[in-house]
Amino acid sequence: MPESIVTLEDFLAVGKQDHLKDAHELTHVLIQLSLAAKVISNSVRKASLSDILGASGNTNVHGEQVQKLDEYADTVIVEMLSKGGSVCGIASEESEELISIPKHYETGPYVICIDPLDGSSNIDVNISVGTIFSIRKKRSEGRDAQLTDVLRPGAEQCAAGYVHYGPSTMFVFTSGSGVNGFTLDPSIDEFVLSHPDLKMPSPGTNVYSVNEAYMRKWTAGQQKLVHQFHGGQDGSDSFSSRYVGSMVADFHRTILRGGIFMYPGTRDNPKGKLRLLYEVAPLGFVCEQAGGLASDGKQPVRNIHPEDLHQRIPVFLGSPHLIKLAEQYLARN
Ligand code: AHM
Ligand code: MG
Repeated sequence: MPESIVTLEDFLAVGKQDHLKDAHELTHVLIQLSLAAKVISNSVRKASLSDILGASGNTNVHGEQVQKLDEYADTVIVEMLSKGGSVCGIASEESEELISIPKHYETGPYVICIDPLDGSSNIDVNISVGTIFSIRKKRSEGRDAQLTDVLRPGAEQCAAGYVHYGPSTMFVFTSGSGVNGFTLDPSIDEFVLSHPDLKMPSPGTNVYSVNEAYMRKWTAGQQKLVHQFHGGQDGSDSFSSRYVGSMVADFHRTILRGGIFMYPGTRDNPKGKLRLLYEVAPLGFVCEQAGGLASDGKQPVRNIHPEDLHQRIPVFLGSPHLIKLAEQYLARN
């Protein structure tokens, strides 16, 4: 392999991130996640050719229809992490309770929160989907992770990231010292460093990303914020709008180009849709490490103390000046 190519395994082994040098088990978790990502990527790529598209017939803890690929991705990640020996518990969007590691496997110090296949309602129409992960260190005594190990603020994450199954598959993560992105090279089946030390451009593009169909249900502050993005009466400051409806894809564009991604609450449902532990906190960590801000509209999401595994929270991710603008509008109205 040419020397100029840096695979994810090289990157983690060489310990380019100093604080990871001694954290063998953390690097092991990241490798296990990247292996799971390759397996899921293969299935996503040929989904239309196999019998894996469509609903599984089950509903999840959120009352949402589960897609066959949701279940498959969940199984792949949970099995990969369970047998890896570095993990002591897993919280998944697909499981109501914290998942314990079977007794015949070793456990390790890390507890993982995952959204195995985010945006899966898009899969049948061949639109990008993603996997989101968040890694914390266990604080309790004993072999198995306890709920108290998971219900910790995002500020305590050791590492977090996502896999973007788009035109190419990317593995993007932070372990607290910047963000690095790796693109899956199908010819060698390796994630190769393609986006070293990824930083959100400043000021970045004027793009806002939100499901505007909910506008009539928003608070006045949220409505006025988006009116501001539509441009003043003289047409100044107008923005473009982009909304895939797959958070990983919308977020990936936001950290590469700048702009703002929002999933606000509504008057009837102030907490919105997205889940704190395995969607908002991890992408918030990545966002801040890339130079952006991550807010619930009032405060940084990293400071929020989760109360339950599947807690929802409004979210604003992106360029610092736009997140501050959103907070100002929401505070006034
Ligand atoms: P999911 O975890 O059930 O896939 O739901 C999360 C997805 C996000 O990817 C996306 O940002 C959001 O739901 C879109 O929701 P909506 O269709 O309400 O705009
Ligand atoms: Mg999701």
